[in-house]
Amino acid sequence: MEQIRRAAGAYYEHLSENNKKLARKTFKAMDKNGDGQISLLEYVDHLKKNKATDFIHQSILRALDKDDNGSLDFGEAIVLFYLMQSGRALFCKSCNTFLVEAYFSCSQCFFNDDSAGSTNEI
Ligand SMILES: [Ca+2]
Ligand SMILES: [Ca+2]
Repeated sequence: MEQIRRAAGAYYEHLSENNKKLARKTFKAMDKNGDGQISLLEYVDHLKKNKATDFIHQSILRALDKDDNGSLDFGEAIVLFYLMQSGRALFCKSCNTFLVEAYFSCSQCFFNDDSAGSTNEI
């Protein structure tokens, strides 16, 4: 998971100002009660609305929740945005658990590959 976090951090750094704004906007939209944290409920709600139901499994929130407080702050949510953007999150086909260890991508290739997210099957 550390590797994903680093890749996500690099991803965010490389975003244009507009996309950074968009990321902050998305975070704010997810954070319904405005406490600066995305709770499990807010998380699930947002994903359902965006039809990103693959991401709803609780194992993802747990993996993203670095400080283990049950919700996502902005830094933790960036990793989610990265995963959704890159289309490289992997899930167990039978139980739909998020497969942290099977995640192979480095930020280097991500930025050098124009078709990132569309071709890379593991
Ligand atoms: Ca909140
Ligand atoms: Ca947290």
